[in-house]
Amino acid sequence: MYWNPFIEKISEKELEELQLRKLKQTVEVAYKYSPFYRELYKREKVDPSDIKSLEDLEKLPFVKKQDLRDNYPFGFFTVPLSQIVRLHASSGTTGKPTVTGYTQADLELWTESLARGLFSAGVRSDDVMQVAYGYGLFTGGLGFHYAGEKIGATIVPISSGNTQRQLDLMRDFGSTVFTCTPSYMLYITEFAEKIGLTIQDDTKLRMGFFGAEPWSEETRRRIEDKTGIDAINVYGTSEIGGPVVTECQEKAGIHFWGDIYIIETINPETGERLGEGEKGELVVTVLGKEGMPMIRWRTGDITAIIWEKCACGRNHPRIERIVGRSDDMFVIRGVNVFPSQIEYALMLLPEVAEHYQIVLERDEAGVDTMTVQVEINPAVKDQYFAQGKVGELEKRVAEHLRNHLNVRPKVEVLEPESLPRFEGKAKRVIDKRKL
Ligand code: DLL
Repeated sequence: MYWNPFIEKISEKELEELQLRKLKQTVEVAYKYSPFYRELYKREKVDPSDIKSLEDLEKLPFVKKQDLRDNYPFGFFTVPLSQIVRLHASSGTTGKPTVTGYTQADLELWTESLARGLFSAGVRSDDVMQVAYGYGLFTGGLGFHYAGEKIGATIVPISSGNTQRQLDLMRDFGSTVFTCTPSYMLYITEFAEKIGLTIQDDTKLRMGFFGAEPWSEETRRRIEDKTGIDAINVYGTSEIGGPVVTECQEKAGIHFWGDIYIIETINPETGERLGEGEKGELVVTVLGKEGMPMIRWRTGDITAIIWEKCACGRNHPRIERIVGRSDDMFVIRGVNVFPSQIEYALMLLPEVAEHYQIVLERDEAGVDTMTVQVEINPAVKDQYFAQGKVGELEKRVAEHLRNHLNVRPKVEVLEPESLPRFEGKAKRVIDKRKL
């Protein structure tokens, strides 16, 4: 079943023709109405008339987070404020927030994109969708709200937090679809167990859309095992609209609708374009975005593109699960490590729970050290803590991580509930080197 059969089943050739037409238009409009793009293209000596084929996209320069910051708050908009109907902002960790402005048509484009994704994963009008992403300047809450409504699902706009109430309403309203960050889902599941509920037996939940932060395949498996629901990956960034793309029922990569987005991956250091299956930084061009054109936007996220047709029959490119942001990667004793690799390796061990934290420090000699703190699985707590065998387990976890990462971290296995829990995006890395 397709939400928009004509577009979702479009042939590769027709899709390319459509992309080229929309790309030309997008670049022309940006050049005409945006002082930022006009100056950038003049400086780089490129002109909208240079775009004659899809390959010519490569001639255009990238747009980066700093460009948005330099134009804070509204310098990036190409329409007068009277045509902007919504603002969102992404807080980020450093510097000013990045602001995004939407025209009515931009909101419709965003909603169409996510509605297609939700439908492809199985959301229908008889679903009750509890939206536990934050509502507000963050795009998560309102993005799911309108996309779910468009499908005709019954929306429960609860926002994030108040976990007891989340569970009460999940039961009372018979919610079938849940949306929040994967770390919040883990917390909700833990909370439910503590008050004697299980999501599988005591609720009607059958599916969840988890994203806004990196999470691993092993965490998906744990969420699915503990709750009995289908855990679907959803991706997006505020600059390209918000949560915009998801996996379909196959759970084999995130579909990027080709009539709305052109995606590329590049080597983050050289900017060189990469081929299919090669991991690099995702670059997104949004076709027909009015309020704030995004042409060759460097997302900072590391993934690979899959061009092969999906088993679901849709002819649009997919991306693999995001490994992390290039700026989240750290180097320990010469080895590159993404937090998500640590998460993946930890989740393979049944003795540890899903709650972990990575502490980076620099010792007096200037050498960086990494400590992985992880909670013990409550089911085996006594076996290790009561019998003084935690040290043994820590050694085993450290050795296991060394096998996966090629570098041996220090490991601390902690009592249950000793690490922070999160209602939104988790903060897993404590970098004391930057304090
Ligand atoms: O997080 C939009 C969103 C909301 C996506 C709800 C999914 C669900 P920002 O706050 O601008 O927007 O943060 C965007 O979050 O560049 C990635 O680094 C990260 N991210 C988002 N989805 C995923 C995912 C929203 N599925 C930044 N896997 C992005 C890994 C993700 N990282």
